[in-house]
Amino acid sequence: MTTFVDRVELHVAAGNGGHGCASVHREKFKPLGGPDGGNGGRGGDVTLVVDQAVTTLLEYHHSPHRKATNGQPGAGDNRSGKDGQDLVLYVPDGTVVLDKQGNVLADLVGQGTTFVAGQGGRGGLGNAALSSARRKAPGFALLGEPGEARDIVLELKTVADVALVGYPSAGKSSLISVLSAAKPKIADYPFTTLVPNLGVVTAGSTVYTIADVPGLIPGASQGRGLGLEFLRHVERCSVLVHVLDTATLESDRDPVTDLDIIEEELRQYGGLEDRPRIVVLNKVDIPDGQDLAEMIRPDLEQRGYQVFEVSAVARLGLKELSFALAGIVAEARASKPKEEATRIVIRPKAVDDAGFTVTYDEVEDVYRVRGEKPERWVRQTDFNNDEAVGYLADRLNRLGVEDRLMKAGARAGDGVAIGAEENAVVFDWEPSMMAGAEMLGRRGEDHRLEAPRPAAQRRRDRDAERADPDREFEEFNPF
Ligand SMILES: Nc1nc2c(ncn2[C@@H]2O[C@H](COP(=O)(O)OP(=O)(O)OP(=O)(O)O)[C@@H](O)[C@H]2O)c(=O)[nH]1
Ligand SMILES: [Mg+2]
Repeated sequence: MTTFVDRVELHVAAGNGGHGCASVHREKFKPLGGPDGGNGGRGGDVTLVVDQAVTTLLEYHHSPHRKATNGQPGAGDNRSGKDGQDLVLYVPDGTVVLDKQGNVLADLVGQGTTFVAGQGGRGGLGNAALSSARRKAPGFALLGEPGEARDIVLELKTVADVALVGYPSAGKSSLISVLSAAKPKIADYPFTTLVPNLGVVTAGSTVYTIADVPGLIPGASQGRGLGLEFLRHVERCSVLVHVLDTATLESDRDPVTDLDIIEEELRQYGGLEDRPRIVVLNKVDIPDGQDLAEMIRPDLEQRGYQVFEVSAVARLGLKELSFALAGIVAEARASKPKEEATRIVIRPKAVDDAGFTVTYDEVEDVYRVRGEKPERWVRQTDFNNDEAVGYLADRLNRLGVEDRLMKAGARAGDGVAIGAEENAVVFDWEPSMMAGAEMLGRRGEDHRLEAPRPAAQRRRDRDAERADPDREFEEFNPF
């Protein structure tokens, strides 16, 4: 059974905001009370939080669809809807968040680091909150916004100070088992280790982590053996340890050639050039191994490597090794900028952006309006309610959207789309929407905006209108 997963695709959906409520206060003998519709609650966020106790993404492999709860709708008597609950997903230290195209959205390192993967939708305002001196009794409320839904990829890059690399059966897992309390699987056949192991080592006052990865063989970069896939788990380490087998029974191998081959595979993988390396000659408890170690040691030292002769089985030379590693780790930590005490919360995008753009989209033959606010306002609009549609027109007008449309060259009857291709709301632009024009007439007689229609439908309607210019629009009765 799988117990370790280091890459998953996750589908997160934040909660939808609850709809606002349109309601009129009723009391005996007071038939015309004011508007008292409450606001909808906020949808819950989906948040990733680093928990160092979590070591695998297995849980998300089993259930990759995660949804936070929706906000509740508002109700009469000024009752607000309850907020949805945030969904917190705990991930291992070192989890990288990517989009489906492979762009890094966040790199989550350090206990408690938080990333909002899906933002909950805002609740819609009720008609009580929408009333003003000008608009005493709004007969509409705003819709709650849909929560953010997206597909992300989580990739674990183990956070360890020291990484052990080497051929299968060189004794990497054996070393971890004697340097730390970790108990990885050890056996005399290649590829015993199928997933990275992590151990915690204490040497003097320094505590550091050490990881081994599945063994490498020549051609790993072409996918031989388990390939180089697991090398991403050594990417964050500050020191690489070559574990060389001095007592291999394979006649065509010797430790120095092994080292060259592993170095070549590391080079193929790339990005590890700047990491300091040391060499561990393992299995010196075996007499032949001891002899060979002594023979090749000067050559390795000449190449600039610090060399340690050890035996994981007989527990020889381990203290020197673990203290030397502690020294290198301490040095690497000292040269790194100090980590922030409080972790930043990374948000996928700025929430409030007042700007918007107007561009002519040749493909769709529409003037396209893009911007956080106009797009949000469209989402909040109940297009079955003319008064709500009029309110949207008011807001767009005040923001200057019509003004900019005019400057961009839009004329009567031109198509205007608010939002991105797939979920844009498209309508025909009426000259009466011109900037600065008073919003005349009763709410409900504004047919300047209409319910969202696909482009084809919109063209059909336009043709129909041209054929019958006196086409009637439904009369709107506010109460
Ligand atoms: N004599 C002797 N045998 C050792 C020593 N260290 C490891 N071994 C043996 O070598 C074999 C492989 O050890 P592992 O620790 O599983 O090797 P590994 O490098 O983790 O191998 P993979 O996980 O397959 O990549 C086991 O049979 C160990 O008992 C040592 O110092 N001396
Ligand atoms: Mg192993």
